[in-house]
Amino acid sequence: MITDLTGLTPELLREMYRRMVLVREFELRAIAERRIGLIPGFIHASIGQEASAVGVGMAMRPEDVFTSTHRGHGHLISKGGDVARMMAELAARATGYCGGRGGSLHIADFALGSLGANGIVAGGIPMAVGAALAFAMRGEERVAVSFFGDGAANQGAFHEALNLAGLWKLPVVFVCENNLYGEGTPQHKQAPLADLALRARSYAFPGVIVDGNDAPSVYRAASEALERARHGLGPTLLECKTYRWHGHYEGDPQVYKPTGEQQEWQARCPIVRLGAALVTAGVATEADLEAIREAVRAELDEAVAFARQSPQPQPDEALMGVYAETHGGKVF
Ligand SMILES: Cc1ncc(C[n+]2csc(CCOP(=O)(O)OP(=O)(O)O)c2C)c(N)n1
Ligand SMILES: [Mg+2]
Repeated sequence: MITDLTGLTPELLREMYRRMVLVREFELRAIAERRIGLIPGFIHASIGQEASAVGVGMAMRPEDVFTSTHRGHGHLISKGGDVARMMAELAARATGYCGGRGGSLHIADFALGSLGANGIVAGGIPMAVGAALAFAMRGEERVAVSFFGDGAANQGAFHEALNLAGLWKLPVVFVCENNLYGEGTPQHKQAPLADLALRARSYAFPGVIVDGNDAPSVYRAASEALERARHGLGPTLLECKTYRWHGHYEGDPQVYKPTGEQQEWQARCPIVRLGAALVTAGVATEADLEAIREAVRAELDEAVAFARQSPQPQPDEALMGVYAETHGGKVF
């Protein structure tokens, strides 16, 4: 498949490649560190889906915000997330993005516009619509992006959120990363249509299908959707067709994947594809790409060392950031 680089500068393309490698290597490293005990809890890897996260993340402006999912490392890295603070968060350390309280599924960074990963499938979609409503009411030229999966597109929250966003023409971009599975259920067994972008028609805004393994295509489609939203033309549903190479979670035996399917998608690796296109177009040499990969690995060595050296959160701070009232009436 030919990758069209039209409209993207050499600097942007090299940074796009670097961020995709950073997403892939961050997750591989987190998986390895979890096996040897640094990281507790689950990891949902997005390996194979890097182009959809990075294509959209790099098209956003710094002031734009996004909501993410349980498979959200790539979303945060794509908008400039600090991998040392991310690794520390996964390792439940006090220096992590959320003081070690959130972990992979609840990582957030308001400064970067990350309104949070979310353990509730489709939970981020209405939140992004709420943020977009705030931008519209304040007359701000900002856009809210919501990343979610094909499974989430069958939740009530998806339809309710898209309905209001369409009715009020809110500045929001819905990014459906259709990786063909919701846990172990193939997409064709959970929805009566293969192209989820068609659902946008019911809510009177455009639905766009893009090759989710081709970062420049995702970037161009996302840029167009973001500009429409920014200029008062309302939402877009962007469906990125992609595939996850790992299980739903690390340890998932993946018995539900038909023979050969994974190999077919791995042949369309988004990172290999972009790298080859950069070399063919003379935007980078093989040696440049290797230097990028080396620098990423060194950055991750530092991130892991930072997480290892960081302290655990203090037990007496366990209730910090918990907003609830006790029976005694004390508010934390
Ligand atoms: C409301 C809700 N229902 C069910 C779950 C359990 N669950 C976690 S991830 C997942 C599948 C989500 O599939 P999809 O939206 O396609 O995202 P993907 O995992 O493929 O990235 C399910 C059912 C949940 N976390 N929240
Ligand atoms: Mg899915």
